[in-house]
Amino acid sequence: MNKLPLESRITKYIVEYSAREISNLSNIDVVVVGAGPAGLTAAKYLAERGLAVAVFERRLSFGGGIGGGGMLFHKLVVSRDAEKILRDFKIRYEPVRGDENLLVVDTAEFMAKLATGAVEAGAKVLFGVHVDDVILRESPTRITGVAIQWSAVIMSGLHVDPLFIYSRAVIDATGHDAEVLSVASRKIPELNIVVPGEKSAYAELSEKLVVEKTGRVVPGLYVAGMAVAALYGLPRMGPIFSSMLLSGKKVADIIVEDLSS
Ligand code: 48F
Repeated sequence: MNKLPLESRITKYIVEYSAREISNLSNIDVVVVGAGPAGLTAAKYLAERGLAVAVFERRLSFGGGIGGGGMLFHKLVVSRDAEKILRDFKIRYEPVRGDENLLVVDTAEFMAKLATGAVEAGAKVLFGVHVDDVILRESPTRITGVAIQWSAVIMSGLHVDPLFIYSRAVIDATGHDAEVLSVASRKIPELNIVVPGEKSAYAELSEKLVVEKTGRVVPGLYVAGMAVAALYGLPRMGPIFSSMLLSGKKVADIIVEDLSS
């Protein structure tokens, strides 16, 4: 029987278990920045291939833009091109009668099952962690990880030095602002990364181009989801989520191949 008071044991176990895991994460295969649909999809397919994957999410919840549905209505649209991914995550969907290429999903189920899929595959998701920089190596120039800080510290405006996570690949899955690429663009001009931001809506074109342009930006740094639109100045597509899933799967496949060669 442990004689320490319960309050003391609560603190001790939380700090001990968290510290052990964070210490194991300090050098891993893939960092995914953002637990939205693209990041969670990538995390599942990467972890399933046996890679060590950490997802850093600055909020205290999964899902990114999923929860807001379309203008807060609790349904989203996915095209049949991503049906296999919905099945892999066991997400139920309804085909639209008379518009057979489109499927409708429930936001809560979509969010919950993407998260479950990533976590059960073995990805480690940490909430309240903001990625605010990358790690740079030269000769050859490459990105080899990220700097992380508690979101609460960022919000407080205090200057506190970050900790570092060294990794073989980093995915910017931060959505519309492409935050990791924007930092790299500002701080490492020699990478020639320019982030013009996304354009106005053209759903069909954007769905196609986001998937096409998903991939490696510079050695070690990859892009998926709406960050692709921000990076390449593509139009937005609104609440149709097929390209987020297909982009997450595509970036995972590319990284698996890159890391095995
Ligand atoms: O915004 P988000 O859902 O990006 P996504 O996966 O999907 C976009 C769609 O939701 C939707 C759309 C598609 O039709 O237009 O908007 O590309 O998820 C991005 C996640 O990244 C987190 C943010 O809180 C969100 O959950 N995030 C953003 N910047 C950082 C971050 C950062 N610097 N550090 C950690 N997390």
